[in-house]
Amino acid sequence: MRTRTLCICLLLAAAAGCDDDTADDRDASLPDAAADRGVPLDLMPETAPPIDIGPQPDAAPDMAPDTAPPDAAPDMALPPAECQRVARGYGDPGEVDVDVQIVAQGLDVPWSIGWLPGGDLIVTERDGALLRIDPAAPGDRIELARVPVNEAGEGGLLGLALHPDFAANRWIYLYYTARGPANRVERWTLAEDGQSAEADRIILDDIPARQYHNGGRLRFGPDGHLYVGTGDAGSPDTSQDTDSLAGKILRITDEGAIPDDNPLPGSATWLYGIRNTQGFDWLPDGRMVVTDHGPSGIPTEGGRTGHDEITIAAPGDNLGWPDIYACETAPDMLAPAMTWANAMPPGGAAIYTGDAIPEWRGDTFIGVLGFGDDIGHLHRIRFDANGDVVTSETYLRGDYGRLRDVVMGPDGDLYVTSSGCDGRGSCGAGDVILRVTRE
Ligand SMILES: [Ca+2]
Repeated sequence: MRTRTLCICLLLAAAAGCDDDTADDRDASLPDAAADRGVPLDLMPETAPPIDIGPQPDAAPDMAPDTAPPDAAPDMALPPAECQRVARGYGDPGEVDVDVQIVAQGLDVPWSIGWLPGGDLIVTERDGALLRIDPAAPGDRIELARVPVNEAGEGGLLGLALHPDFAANRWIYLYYTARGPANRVERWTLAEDGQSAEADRIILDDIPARQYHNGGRLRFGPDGHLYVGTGDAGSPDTSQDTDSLAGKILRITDEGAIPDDNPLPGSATWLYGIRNTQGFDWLPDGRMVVTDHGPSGIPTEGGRTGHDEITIAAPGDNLGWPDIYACETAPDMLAPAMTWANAMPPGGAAIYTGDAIPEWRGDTFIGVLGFGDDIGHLHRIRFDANGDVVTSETYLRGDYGRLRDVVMGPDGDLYVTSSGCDGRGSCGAGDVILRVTRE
């Protein structure tokens, strides 16, 4: 029987430090006696030692049997999916036997990855390195640029997205924490020879930044616009302020303008009420699957803990932070489709569109960071046509520690990055990029 080490972030006196990349691992039912003695956010150490409370049963949520993926587009007017709360653990081990290949190693927090035409990887490392790696010769990496980041806490060089017309314009969009601090989306250009990149222009600036909750995910959507995931930067109320760039998923043009058809006229806000998202993707019907980190037990978060979440959202939805969390509801606020009482801190997210594993098609995969090397895993969720969860299972659990980005590759395989060198896991010989396919 395997023993799982649950990190319990107890906010003991001044030693508070929750992994704030994450929700607290403490079960929500535990008393919050220590929470009142928490320390100001900026003083919190990044990590606290995990406390072994012994083997814990992994109770899978009560779920309907696995069903085939939806073959008809769901009605956007359907009521929100029923929120499933997993009281303990994360889910059953995955049913599919997978083969995992390391395609790059020796990396330092590869936060986001993409592909250049021709198949080379382009990678952000949180300390500011923008790398080009040939998966066939992963030792021959090229540092395309060194971005002048303010790497502190969870900040640094984070998201990366290539312009949909990259082959013609060579534009690379980067999300990074600049001095100030402030988070920024900046456009860079890959040189003609592909050996370097240089800054072109700032696309979006002054996104609130702090040691924690910097968001950072960038993705171009099916509509060609740029979506930017941000965090509340330690000020939860900003998530409900639709004029603030904090705690949102923002939608802007490739030049940084606000599209005319955004849900709130004149606002970049696409979704709000978010605490700290690092992962989202689109379902075939246009709704967005969004991950968010639950609270850490600190006083400014009401001492609440755990309950990382995944939500299926439509444009303009309010995901509720900080007014509601877990499966709580309130008028005009959207509860998640699934939430876990034990911290399951989500990194990137991608919907599987490959052919190698047909059982996975249409399912959402989340890189789980985990506080301690045994919680990190690749999480699979299948939603039915109504958005209710029908399958929730774990892969690679404990195999590679903390997992961060999850992206579909141009070859139709799923790629995942590890994040053991971010100060909250085991760095060892450095972080890796993994290809996940059928065994
Ligand atoms: Ca929420």
